[in-house]
This record gives sequence, C-alpha cells and structure tokens, in this order.
Amino acid sequence: MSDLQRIQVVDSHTGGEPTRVVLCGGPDLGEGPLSARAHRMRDRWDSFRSAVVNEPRGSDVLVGAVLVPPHEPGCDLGVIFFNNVGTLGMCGHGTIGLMATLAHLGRVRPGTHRIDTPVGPVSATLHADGQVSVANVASYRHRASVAVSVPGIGEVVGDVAWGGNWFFLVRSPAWELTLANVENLTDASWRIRQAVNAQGFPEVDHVELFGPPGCGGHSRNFVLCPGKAYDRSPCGTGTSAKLACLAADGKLAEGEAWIQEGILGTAFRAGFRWEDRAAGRILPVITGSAHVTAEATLLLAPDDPFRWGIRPGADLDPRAAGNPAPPGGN
Ligand code: PYC
Repeated sequence: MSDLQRIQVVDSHTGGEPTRVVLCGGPDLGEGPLSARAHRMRDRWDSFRSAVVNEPRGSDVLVGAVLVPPHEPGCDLGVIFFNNVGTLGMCGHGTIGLMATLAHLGRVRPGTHRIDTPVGPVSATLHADGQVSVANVASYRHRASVAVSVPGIGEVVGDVAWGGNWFFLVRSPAWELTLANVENLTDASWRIRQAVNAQGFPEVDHVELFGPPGCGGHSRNFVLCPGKAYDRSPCGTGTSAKLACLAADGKLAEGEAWIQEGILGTAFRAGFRWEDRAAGRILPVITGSAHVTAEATLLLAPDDPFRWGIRPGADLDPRAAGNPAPPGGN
C-alpha cells in the first residue's frame, strides 16, 4: 500500500473536452522559462504524462495540466498542458477548465489571473457567473492558401496559422461536420496533416476543418489534435488561429464578436484586438465555461504493468505482464 504513488487530480470538461489538473504528486520540473520546463517534461517525465492521461487511468482525448511556479514576472501561476502524445504550447479549453477547477477549490476568485505557459503568459478572467475569458498569446497567419494534394481527397487549400499551437485551417473543400461523420473527418484530417507536413510545414500538428454552424454560431469546426483525438470543444487555440485568418482577410473587425462552434455544437465567444496590424498579429480573447466532473487520486502501483499508462512504443514486457502461468506450464 505504501509503495503506491499517488497523484491528486481534478477533472473537468469545457464544452465536452476534458481537462485533468494535477494538484499534487507531479514531477519537479525545476526552474527557468516554462518552454525549458516543458522540454524537460518531454525528456525526463514522459512516463508521468502517460500515466496521468493515457489508458487505463485516462483516454486519448484527455488533456492534462501540471501546475508549476511561474517564471515570467507578474504571473500568478504557471501551467504545462499535455496530451496523449506530448506537451502542448497552450490550451484554451484547458485554461478554462483550469480556472473552473481552481474556482471549485476556492483557490481563485472572480477577477483576472496571469498564467505563464511554455509559449508565453496568458490572462484568464473568471467572471462572476463562472464563465472564463482567456486572453491568449499573440496569434497570426503564417501562410495563406497553401494547396496540398491529399490521397483519396484531392486538392485541399488552407492556411497555416499560430494560435498557441500550429494549425492548418482548411478553406476548401467544406465538410459535413456531424458526430456521425467523425470517423471520416478524423481519417481525412490525419491525411491532410501528413500532406501538409510533407510540403514543408512539419510544425503543423493540429488540423481544423470548417462547415456551416448548426447552433446559431458563425462557423462550426472539427479539430484533430496531435495524438489523433478530436477536440470535443471548439478549441481555444484553434479559434485564436481562425481569428488571425479572419482578421488577415478583413472578414472580422477588431472588437467584433465571433461565435465558434465545435463538433458537438458547444461554442466559444471570441474576439480580438490588433497587437501589430502591419505584421498581422492579433490578441485573441476566447470565452467559455467548464464544469468540474471529478476529484480523484490516481494510484500507480509498482507491480502494475500499466503503471505508466498504455503508450505506443512502450509495449508490455511479457515478463512484467503478471499473467497467470498457463496450465501445464506451456
Ligand atoms: O482548446 O486550445 C485548445 C485545445 C488544444 C488542444 C485541445 N484543446
């Protein structure tokens, strides 16, 4: 019993997309800029990441958040987000989930809180009604109208943009964005990502498809994340990248509201102001809400063959499987 490693977490979901905040039992990631600490987490603590978010304690769709002391002056806390395959630069739905979690624990009160992340500080404002507005890192379009030839689909045209993570935002063709079509959308997005990467944009790890809104918003999206799970929410960083493209095309003005629906129909309200109009850099703000779903202690037993989660490339050593010996010794 005493050999059990314990990790205390609170789970939430933001528009359907889950976040697991690690409160206690996380690794010591040292000091310095959060980009360096995220690097350290990838290098030295990948098993911790996998134990928290991968099966059997989690699932491919879960995004984890480990709290760390901030590095940037003026920040109240630091956070490193991670998913089923690695760390994330920023996470919009995760920041909303983090604030809902801290509010649930009585650790934050309504007001604005500055949060350090591996891609720079962001601000999160907890409103009296529980909604959270995230003032994200500066976002911009890197390349417009990139055409790629995708096996089984044909020509796909999209924009490469930064919103705290790198996105390929597909302009054409349009897609039927329904839950019933998720398997096709996942398959298409994965092939699009491979084609975009092969064309010299290896940094693009999220693919965002668009279709007509169904719940009163301006647009609906489907976002495929780096580990092949789709975002159940409208994706905060993806919405930031979308705003940067809309702003660059003159389709959305500073201060104008944009309602971005995700594949489930849940929505983020978004808007921006220019940071540097000539350079096409905007400062997006994304508003949404989250619900806490669990307070839990994850247990990692030393003799558990999946102590560090089920992860590709770390297949089970048959000697560690602990399977009962076959009858007759065969
Ligand atoms: O909300 O920014 C986001 C996000 C990134 C990956 C999953 N959600």
